Amino acid sequence: MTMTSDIPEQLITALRDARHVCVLTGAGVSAESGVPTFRDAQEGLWANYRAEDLATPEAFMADPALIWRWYRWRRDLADEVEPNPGHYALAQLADLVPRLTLVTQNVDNLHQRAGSRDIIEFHGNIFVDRCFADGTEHTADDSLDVPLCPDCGGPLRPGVVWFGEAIPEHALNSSWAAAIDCDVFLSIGTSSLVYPAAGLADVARQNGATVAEINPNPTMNAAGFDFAIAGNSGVVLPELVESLSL
Ligand code: BV8
Repeated sequence: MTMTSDIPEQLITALRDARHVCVLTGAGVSAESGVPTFRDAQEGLWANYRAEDLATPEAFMADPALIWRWYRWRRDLADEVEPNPGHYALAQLADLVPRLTLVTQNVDNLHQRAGSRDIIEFHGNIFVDRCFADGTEHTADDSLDVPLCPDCGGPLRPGVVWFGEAIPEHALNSSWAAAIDCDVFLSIGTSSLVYPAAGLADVARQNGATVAEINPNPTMNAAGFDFAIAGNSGVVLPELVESLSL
């Protein structure tokens, strides 16, 4: 594994030669937009809670109003910020390689707003509501109290995947297939702690892909990767796209 803060020429060559590039993003890609990462200390009212303890069906059943307010806070924050140069660079990368599969663990809609297309939302989207009882999806409700499903009267919840919940089948299957098929896999802005998302890089590596991580804090998984670029995605990704465009 080559650890560097620059972009290795061999990685640029691998990207130039790639038929198919698969990218996995995590909360770190949104950090430079001002969205706290999932495991950063939470702010204000939420400073006393761990995100992992709130993002569960059990927490919602125990206190739907608390969980609903947490997601309203996160949704409003995501709505107020803008995509950063890292998001825009990934949208540009799609035009520089024959095929790009973007798998995001993020639920903040920032890749969509930056112009990326055909995004696989591995953990859902915070701007979609879903009925906790019958599973039907509904456009985001702005009320501060837990809204009720217009179909069955059950409580609405955010349309995200909580801990202990299965990844949507299409997202899981299409991400797995892309990890198997790709020639280069970029793991960007993720602590690689949450599975099955964190397993995608290993699948890519086991199927012969060149695997690189972009993260200011190299993760344990990076030891098995070809490259670990210790940098912020909002800086590294535009540089990578510029090098590829030369
Ligand atoms: C599943 C959506 C099985 C919600 C999230 C017990 C029971 C069941 C399952 C389990 C269990 N024990 C363990 C598991 C598996 C569990 C898991 O992996 N747990 C972990 C904690 C060990 N996984 C699950 O539960 C998954 N489901 O296994 O289902 C099943 C199968 C069939 C039927 C039923 C069940 C579902 C997991 C999904 C959880 N939902 N999010 C929401 O957002 O509220 S996960 C959450 O963590 C985040 O959303 C994110 O998606 C994910 C990973 O976090 P990161 O994105 O990596 O963010 P983090 O803060 O950790 O790191 C940020 C990184 O960025 C850092 O490394 C930092 O250095 C870097 N960074 C900072 N600045 C920058 C930067 N990088 C680049 N540039 C910068 N500027």
